Amino acid sequence: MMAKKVELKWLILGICLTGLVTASMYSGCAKKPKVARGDVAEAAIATYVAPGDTDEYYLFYSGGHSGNVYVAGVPSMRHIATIPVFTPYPATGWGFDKESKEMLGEYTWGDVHHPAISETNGDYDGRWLFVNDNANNRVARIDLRDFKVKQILGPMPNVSGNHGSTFVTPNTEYLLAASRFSIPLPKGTYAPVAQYATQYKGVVVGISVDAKTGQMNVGWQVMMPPFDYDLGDAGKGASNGWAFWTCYNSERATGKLEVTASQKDRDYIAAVNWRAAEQAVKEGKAKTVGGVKVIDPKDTPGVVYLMPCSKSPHGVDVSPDGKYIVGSGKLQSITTAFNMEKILTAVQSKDFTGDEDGIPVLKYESIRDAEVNVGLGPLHTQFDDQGFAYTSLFVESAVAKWKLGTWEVVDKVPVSYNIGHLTAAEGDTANPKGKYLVALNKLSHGRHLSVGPSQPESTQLIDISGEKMRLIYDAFTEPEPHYAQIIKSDKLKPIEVYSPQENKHPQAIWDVKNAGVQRSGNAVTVKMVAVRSTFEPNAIEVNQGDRVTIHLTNIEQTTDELHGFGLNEYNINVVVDPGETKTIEFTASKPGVFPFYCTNFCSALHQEMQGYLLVKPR
Ligand code: K7E
Ligand code: CUA
Repeated sequence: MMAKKVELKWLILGICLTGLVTASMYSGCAKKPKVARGDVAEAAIATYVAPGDTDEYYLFYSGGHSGNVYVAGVPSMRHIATIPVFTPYPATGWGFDKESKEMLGEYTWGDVHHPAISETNGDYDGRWLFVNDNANNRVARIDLRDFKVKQILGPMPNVSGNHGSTFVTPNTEYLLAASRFSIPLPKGTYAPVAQYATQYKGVVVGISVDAKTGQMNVGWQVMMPPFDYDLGDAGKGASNGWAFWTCYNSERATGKLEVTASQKDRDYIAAVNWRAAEQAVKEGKAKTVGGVKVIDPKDTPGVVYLMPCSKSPHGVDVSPDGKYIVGSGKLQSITTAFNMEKILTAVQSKDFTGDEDGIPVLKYESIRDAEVNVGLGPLHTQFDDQGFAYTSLFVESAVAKWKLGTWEVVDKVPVSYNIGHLTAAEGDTANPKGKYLVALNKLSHGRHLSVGPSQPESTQLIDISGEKMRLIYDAFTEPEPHYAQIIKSDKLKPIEVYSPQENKHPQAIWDVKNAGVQRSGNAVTVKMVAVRSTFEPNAIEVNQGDRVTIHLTNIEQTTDELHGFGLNEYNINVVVDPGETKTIEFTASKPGVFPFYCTNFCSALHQEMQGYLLVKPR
């Protein structure tokens, strides 16, 4: 009943107003989904992980503009870890040692939207987790053996607003990325906004990933018309070799986009044949722009096609078998399922209705299988192991469950409030697990104790094992959750300590006998050992103005025996895991005596783990 009312109201608004998405944030949702009293005990049992037990799945969710990635367990939804990525994080010393400082460069924040676990044959292999930075056009690789960032690539040339990222191809050949904001290219070029339609360009990118090391490099780019590229997904199975990105603003509008970019009834999904792109670069068909090989589709037919889709689309998701490409338009109440076979036939028979800057536009009616009436404000779709799809409905604050092939909507469950992404267990792989779905909501509207005006976002755990979806748990999340992925816990095999073989730091030492201070001119190098419950050396004498480098090794080989190194009034705090070495660099600019101490509790004599930096005045 309620759903009907809301639907009608929003349908009218959707037609009359263009500020719909913003408006919906502030009104409309009077329902407050609750677990029925009688079902509380059942829900509690379904989510309870007893003391000593661990969760069945890991949930990795993006922390948006916090620049972090957060890890929780499913079904308990307990927060397990914070992985700092683009933002310094003193709790783990991230951004304080030389190695991580170099990775962060000049930036102290990022905007993480889409985590992507590496894949082998279309399934999560648990090796790496990639994430994007929408703000500074970077991508990062987290090693899932130690949950630490090992590489930050970027800012990438020509990419402006790295939102449509990161999506991995089925064997992690590439990480896919796209520009959200078109600009004149290469970066540094000036053109007035009045020339947007012709002088501004977008790009889509294939970032190559080394199969052994995970090392990322910008592979190729494809120059695109000045639309705003939003979200993507890699093809698999029937669509392997292809990548898809939605784009809004096919109007090439500027100014007040909520009005100007909502004029046309349809926008596009760009279908990029990444194998053809790779081949074109090999054949020397790319030009170098901004130091990168860039393909212009107008000179290289067969690389990109445009698929018309519902107005102002957001998510595009490929079904587990790769047959269906599901695209949702935020301003319509339907989700379109495109058929890969039909797309390929249309490409072959040149079933085009026109072009955009030389890129053929496929005929909508020829390539779509169905328009599924999911509900209002459809954004993202996930899949289970029974042939069902789950679409998040932003405006309706609900999740719709529908059947691939019959296109029938079979269930709907309300969530609180304004759901963005949703994630099902391995729900974007070739073999989804079903069972659990997590709704990542944008607001929580009084579903927790108040902490003032800024209320945390909420995630909600939904049991999808039965015919009907069941809301079973409310959890709260750090801001700002976008996408997340859920992986079976036994696919990860994290290490417990860094063994001497594992520790590749060139200045690592394993014996206190090798610790000491060396001077060369005004450069002071310290090899320091941290071990329960002392630093060796524990007094370092330097002259004011000296450049000090400390290579700190924690020689413990016991799980969870971490040590920290906090230096008073020098803004330094580094944490070393068992067997880990980190380098600390600073100039001893302030004279006097400065205590340093262990910041990470390590033993009964943790408090005694301290020393002095003695800086002689000049
Ligand atoms: Cu929908 Cu950046 Cu994936 Cu947020 S995006 S919700
Ligand atoms: Cu070492 Cu506390």
